[in-house]
Amino acid sequence: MNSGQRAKEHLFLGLDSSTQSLKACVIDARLNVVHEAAVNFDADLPEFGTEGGVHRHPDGLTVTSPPLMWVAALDLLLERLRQAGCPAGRIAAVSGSGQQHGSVWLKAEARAALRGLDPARPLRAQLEGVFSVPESPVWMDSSTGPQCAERERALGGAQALAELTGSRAYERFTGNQIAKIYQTAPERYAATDRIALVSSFMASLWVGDYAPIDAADGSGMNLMNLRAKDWAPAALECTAPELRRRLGPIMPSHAVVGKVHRYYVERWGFAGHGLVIAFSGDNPCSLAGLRLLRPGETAISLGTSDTIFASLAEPRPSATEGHVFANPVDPEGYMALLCHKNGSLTREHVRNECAGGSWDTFNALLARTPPGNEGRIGFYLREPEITPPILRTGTFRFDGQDRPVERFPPEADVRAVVEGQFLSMRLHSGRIGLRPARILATGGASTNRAIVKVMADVFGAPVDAGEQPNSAAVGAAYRALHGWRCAEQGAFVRFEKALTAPARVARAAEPDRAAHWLYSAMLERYAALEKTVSGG
Ligand code: 5FX
Repeated sequence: MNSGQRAKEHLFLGLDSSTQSLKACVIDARLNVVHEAAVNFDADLPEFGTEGGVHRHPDGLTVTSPPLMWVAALDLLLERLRQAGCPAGRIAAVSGSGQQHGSVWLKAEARAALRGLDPARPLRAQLEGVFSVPESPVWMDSSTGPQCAERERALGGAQALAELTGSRAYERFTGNQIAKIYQTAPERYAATDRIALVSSFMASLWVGDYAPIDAADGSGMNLMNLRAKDWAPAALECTAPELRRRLGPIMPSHAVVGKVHRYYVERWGFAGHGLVIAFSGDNPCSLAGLRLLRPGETAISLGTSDTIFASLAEPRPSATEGHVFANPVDPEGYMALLCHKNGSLTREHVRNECAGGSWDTFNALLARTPPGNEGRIGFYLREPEITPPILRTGTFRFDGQDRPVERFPPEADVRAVVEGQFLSMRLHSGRIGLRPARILATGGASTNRAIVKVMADVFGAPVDAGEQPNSAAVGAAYRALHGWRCAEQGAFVRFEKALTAPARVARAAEPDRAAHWLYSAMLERYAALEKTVSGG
């Protein structure tokens, strides 16, 4: 058999350790998903007492998950994969995705326990005692306000920190979480030998040793120099002592971090030569899963909150909006991520108020009004917004002369909410350097053609739609294939060369030039009115 034929026999495993579940997606070399399995933390591991995979603490700010639950979930997942008939022996490489920002704190004993994993006993029994912090802070935690303020002060302010690390200080970002644990539980910090991210911890379970943090997930810590893709000494120093040693090295996301440990070979039937490719964050893995490869290729996910993310050539980190991360499939590239809190729930609220709860009526109303809404602009804030930060809630309407008005006709409200959301995305993503060249719409509202048409016109870019359920797990599997190809060639192979089968998406909307011109002209007014609304 030649190497091409052999490659056809190979399978690649992607894991997704998200907030609520651990999922597996196995693909073949033609990118077909051939096996899937999932473990739901609340339902399948009720003894950990999580709700939605987390523990919410009485202070209303602290949110954690027990890392031992993630360990227990891995054996259960592998059992389910076996039951699904997955031939583990054909898996040539494994990679993974982890919820970003969460940290796993390991005592010195952890390393020996990982190295010596015994195939005769479940992982959980062997790793029970290795955590110096038994509850891992996760991305939903917002308890580190004081540490964010301190670290930003120490590093020259929000813009300086954004320029250094890609983001201003965010409460969920790991550096601020580490500062909090060092300050409030110094004995736990002292007992810690390694601080891993959720992603690198899950990779550690596979290699049976500490696995490095990859550059893409490392960008979500407020600790890494975004351009050098190495720890930023000043950021380490103002966080906690001897932190570099505890964090270990940073590696490119396509790097081989080891071979599958014999635990998986003897207990689960994996091949001893199976490679483990660096695990990364869920948003970077989704970028890979959606195959947004060239700068400007953008995904807009219309979900509970609206998220926009894209590949980026020239990062322009900002103190007021969004994040810039290292790109998970291009060691020279970057990615941008922005999250808008007022997404589907806000659109649904306007649909309920103006269209009797019907999307058909909503779309008919949208069709009845011209692009640009005759100059009307509205801000619909059901929840405090994070991009840009606006604490007040309510509806704020302005006429074509920027005068506040009490009401719009229902059809104007419908158009104003949709246009306003996309104008906001365009304004704020533009400020961190994002210029969409092609958009992939995902999430619930992406099937709504009328909404997607406004998206195309506002951004002046064609919009494709195509559901990619589990894009993070699929992206992890693609990255396993990519890292394996790079290792096989002994040199970096471009991601698109490693992924030979075409992506399955369909064109949903083309931009209209005149409408786009109109929206471009509106953008300045929108920005000024947004300032008024935010009180800035
Ligand atoms: C990104 O910055 C986030 O905090 C979330 O999208 C988490 O990664 C969800 F897991």
